[in-house]
Amino acid sequence: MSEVFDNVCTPKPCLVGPEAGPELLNEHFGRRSAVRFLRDEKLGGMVAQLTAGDSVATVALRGAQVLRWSSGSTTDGLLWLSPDATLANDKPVRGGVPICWPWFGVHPTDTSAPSHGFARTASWCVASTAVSDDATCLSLQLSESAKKNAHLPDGAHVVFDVRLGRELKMSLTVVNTGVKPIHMTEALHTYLRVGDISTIRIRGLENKPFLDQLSERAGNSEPHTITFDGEVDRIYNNTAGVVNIDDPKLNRTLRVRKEGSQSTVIWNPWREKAERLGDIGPDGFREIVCVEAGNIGCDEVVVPVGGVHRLGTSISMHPLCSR
Ligand code: TA6
Repeated sequence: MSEVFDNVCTPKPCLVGPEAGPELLNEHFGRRSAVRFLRDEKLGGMVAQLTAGDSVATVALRGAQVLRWSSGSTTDGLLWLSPDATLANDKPVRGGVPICWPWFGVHPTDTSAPSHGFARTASWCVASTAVSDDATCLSLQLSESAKKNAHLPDGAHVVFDVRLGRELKMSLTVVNTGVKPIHMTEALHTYLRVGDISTIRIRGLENKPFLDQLSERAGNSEPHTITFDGEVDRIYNNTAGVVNIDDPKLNRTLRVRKEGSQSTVIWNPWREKAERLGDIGPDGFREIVCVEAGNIGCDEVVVPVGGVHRLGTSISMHPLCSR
């Protein structure tokens, strides 16, 4: 997944801090039209714009969050992003691919800690960029200031890689440079854009047991594809396989492959929760399905001293599979 990047096992301080402006970032890391850094006026913050062939992705430096991804003629893009998305405050941005780390959901002991960890609102800095014939790559690492967060596991060096090519590949790598094991849960909380949640089918999790977050009880595994007629919030443990999302309205199948991930989360808030959340827009819930690669609950990861763990997900678009 980081075949383009330097060896992340040798943590190095960032050349340029997270507060750098577009000029300095483009001087050090810009790559002609393939990688450009700019202040996104609509979002109110610094982003990297990656281009590879007919694909374009926007990555916010705050939170190392992929926010937009378009490919070919997909006018609406492949990721869903809140109409209220902004980088101009310290709140998590809903949409794109938020990084949930070093815990998923509520903190195991500290009720005052933010949901889904602190990485998605932390400052990240650019470690490297690279362009090859078939991909444009960006590597970010948690900034030195963010590492002062009280919840940072001792000795954790954290790198997030984005590789834009025919598919969108993302990976979160944690290197343990400390003196004790790092225990963590995590997810790449991907918000996929769909034509209509009530018409999609999700294949790949049939007959897999899951935790139903709505009832907090073990749900019965289902022999059939997942379809939606209300809020769905499921954690499938011990699932490392491919998940396909068939979308008849947009006439496409999105494929999610995972690396270093034993948990898969499927979520749609449906209307009532979307209204409570307040940043999904009128009927926005119809265009969202979250298919998240993670390691959650019993799939917790322990990174030994000197060890490395990589969580990866890659998303690709295909003609609709109508079987
Ligand atoms: O991944 C599903 C989930 O855990 C849901 O329970 C819901 O809370 C969602 O994440 C969004 O969480 P957020 O903290 O981003 O509002």
